Amino acid sequence: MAPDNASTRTHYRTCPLCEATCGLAVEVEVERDRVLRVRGDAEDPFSRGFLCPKGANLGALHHDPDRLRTPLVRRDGELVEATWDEAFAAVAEGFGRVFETHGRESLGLVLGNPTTHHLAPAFYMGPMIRACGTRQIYSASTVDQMPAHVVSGLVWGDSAAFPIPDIDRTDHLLMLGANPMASNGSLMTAPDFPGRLKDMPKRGARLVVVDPRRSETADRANEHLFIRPGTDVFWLAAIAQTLFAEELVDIGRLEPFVDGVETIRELVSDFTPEAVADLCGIDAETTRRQARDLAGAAAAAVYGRIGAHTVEFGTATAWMCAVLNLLTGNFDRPGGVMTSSPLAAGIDDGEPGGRGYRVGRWKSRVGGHPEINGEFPAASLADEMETPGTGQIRAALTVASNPVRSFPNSERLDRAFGALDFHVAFDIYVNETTRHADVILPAPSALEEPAYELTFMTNAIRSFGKFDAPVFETDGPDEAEIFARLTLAIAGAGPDADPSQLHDELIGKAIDKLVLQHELDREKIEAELDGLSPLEKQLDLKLRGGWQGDLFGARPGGISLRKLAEHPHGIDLGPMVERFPARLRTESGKFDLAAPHLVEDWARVRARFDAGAPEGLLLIGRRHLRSNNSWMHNVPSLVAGKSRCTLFVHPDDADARGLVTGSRTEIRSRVGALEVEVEVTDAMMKGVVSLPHGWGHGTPGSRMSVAAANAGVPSNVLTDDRVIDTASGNGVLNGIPVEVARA
Ligand SMILES: Nc1nc2c(c(=O)[nH]1)N[C@H]1C(S)=C(S)[C@@H](COP(=O)(O)OP(=O)(O)OC[C@H]3O[C@@H](n4cnc5c(=O)[nH]c(N)nc54)[C@H](O)[C@@H]3O)O[C@H]1N2
Ligand SMILES: Nc1nc2c(c(=O)[nH]1)N[C@H]1C(S)=C(S)[C@@H](COP(=O)(O)OP(=O)(O)OC[C@H]3O[C@@H](n4cnc5c(=O)[nH]c(N)nc54)[C@H](O)[C@@H]3O)O[C@H]1N2
Ligand code: SF4
Ligand SMILES: [Mo]
Repeated sequence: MAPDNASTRTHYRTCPLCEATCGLAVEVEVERDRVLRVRGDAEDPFSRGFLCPKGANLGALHHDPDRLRTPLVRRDGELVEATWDEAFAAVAEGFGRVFETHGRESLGLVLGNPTTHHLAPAFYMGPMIRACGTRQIYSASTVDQMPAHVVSGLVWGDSAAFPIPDIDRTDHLLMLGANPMASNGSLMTAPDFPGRLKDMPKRGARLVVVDPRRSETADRANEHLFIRPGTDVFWLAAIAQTLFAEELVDIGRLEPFVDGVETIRELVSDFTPEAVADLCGIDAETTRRQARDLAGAAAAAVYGRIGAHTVEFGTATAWMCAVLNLLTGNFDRPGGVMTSSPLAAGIDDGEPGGRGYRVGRWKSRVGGHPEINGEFPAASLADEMETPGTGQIRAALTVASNPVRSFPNSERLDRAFGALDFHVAFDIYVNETTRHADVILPAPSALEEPAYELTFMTNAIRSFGKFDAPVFETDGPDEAEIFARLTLAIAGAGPDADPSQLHDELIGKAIDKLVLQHELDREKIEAELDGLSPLEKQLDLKLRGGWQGDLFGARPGGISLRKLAEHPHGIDLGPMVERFPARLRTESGKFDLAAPHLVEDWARVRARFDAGAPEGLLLIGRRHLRSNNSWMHNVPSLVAGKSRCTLFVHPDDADARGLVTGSRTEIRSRVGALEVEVEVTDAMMKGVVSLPHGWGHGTPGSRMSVAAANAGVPSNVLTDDRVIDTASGNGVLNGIPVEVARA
């Protein structure tokens, strides 16, 4: 915070809206507690002044009159304002009633994307999940990155250590199913992607984008290849086949630590560039050239995201990306893919090896889906809510999630949420999902909370840390207190249980750990933490115990909350560094390139390969810089102008159906149908149509006036909850068979 003049003050913050974590300068009018302006923080060494229109509208979001500030409790069928004490009493009573009759397994927990951008959930989510005592746990991860967790977990033993493309130093970036010009990057925290992209040609680096749409990123690439949705796995297998056939495999430094190369050679042996050409829509010569370019680059990275993960073979695709990075010696090499070293984590530089990673420790009740990371597939949530019997979901806790817009076959989920016995939502709006709730606990605005990007610094291309104090005070309890009270109420400790019970327990455990690990003095630690809030204490303990931490004086000059507070623009400790083989946590202490779970899953890939290309149109999604999943359509300046919720159609497909730009069409899938406006564009691959997700507002009972006036249609009415990537439980959101006809 810097004093500007008597009437305004500038706070330096990290934008909580996407994974890019841009530094913001938030100018506040002191007298009226209003945000005047949000700019990029030019002195932030990581984001270098970059921001996008969403970050610039953080003030509008904070001041949005529809954003909830008071708890709502359902009385006589109507959601009405209540005090916090009344709301927690309703929570304790409601859950108590359902647990008594149906047991704790009848509680479904649904965790949404914004939880990953907040500090409190990083500490309180675990205890809350344990208090729930249910295995019915669902999150946005199974409509997103679960395949990457499975591959990281099985191949190098750490499901949270993602391979991050080192875009500032790479010579060759092969990008599949990602559009960072709109999304600003995912599983790659690299603020100012446009600026970093601009720097690539200056050092002779090349970008190749593989995408069924010529996206905003493809537009700026050296080369763009159209690919049939859902077929990346075959194409990547053909690249691997070429590397083997042309003797281009060169694992390099990590060679002694890689098991399973021969199995991979056999698996891909008949996936030749010719054999996959029709299936993928990419000719054999192009594929061979791509394989040679990849192998020939001084340092290259293969990177796949949403379009590579939320498909039928999402895990196999993520696996093939890892295979190519390893086979070309680009795994854990500067300019290749590397793992991050977040300041708040301990780094074990000892011997490779560990406990490994397991999936399927238990199975879901209805579909028999294996748990993955302790979760069941989002696509199976409706099954578990609608299928009667012991363990049927009768109550739900949704935390920053809008499954009725974000999960596959959303119409079915809408009905299922409407039929629950009890539902508590922790959210900022009454929207398509929370309108069904019996209690809504309003989350404080992001500007009312302290911030440190614990989650996304684990995917960052640099080791960076920044702590922001709240800009505004909240009228109600802070987020840590809400989580603590909620946890205690669910645990059965009653609505009035003192939240400091839980705070003290968590802080005590964190201190115990530090004392034990580093032989530190407990009294000294407690004295130094004095005066901090419970949340700040837990963060400080994490930072000071991290690999760059000051260990409460034992490592002078190290990182602490106090030190971060002295650097309001953040502290940058450099790019990613080599961490393997020490970071290997498989039981063997090696890369298990042919992990059995992945090899077994190859049978599905094989079956589709043998069956050949299916006929008909396929639907994919689309992100826009001014949207954020399903919840940022209530900010007027972000939805101004012409509707973005249109169906992109290739000119030939449009002609064949008598469609022109502006005409309306009916689009139909196995599970649902929608009517939507058409935009004819040669940016689409022939045979592929694209509709953005997260729209479809104005549902009766929701209270988002701006969004209602810019409603759009909900694309997940069309996505099919019966088709999943079984190896990870991930939903399939791209490559949906559809029929399109003039409305
Ligand atoms: N068809 C299709 N579907 C998709 C995708 C796709 O590409 N295509 N993408 C998928 C992906 S990657 C994801 S991550 C999921 C996201 O799925 P979800 O996480 O379920 O949904 P979001 O749309 O992010 O909704 C976030 C919810 O949190 C609330 N919220 C916003 N800010 C806060 C806050 O500060 N605190 C609290 N407590 N609540 C808040 C919002 O009001 C909203 O209800 O959607 C998935 N769905
Ligand atoms: N502005 C904005 N930013 C966001 C979000 C947002 O909603 N809006 N959401 C945030 C979230 S939760 C996430 S997870 C990230 C996602 O970040 P990204 O992964 O970059 O997501 P998208 O922009 O959806 O890009 C996916 C691309 O995959 C392409 N695609 C679809 N199917 C296939 C396929 O089968 N193969 C290939 N090769 N490509 C395919 C699509 O055409 C699209 O261009 O973005 C985050 N940032
Ligand atoms: S790119 Fe935009 S939304 Fe993402 S962190 Fe930066 S300002 Fe926020
Ligand atoms: Mo996501």
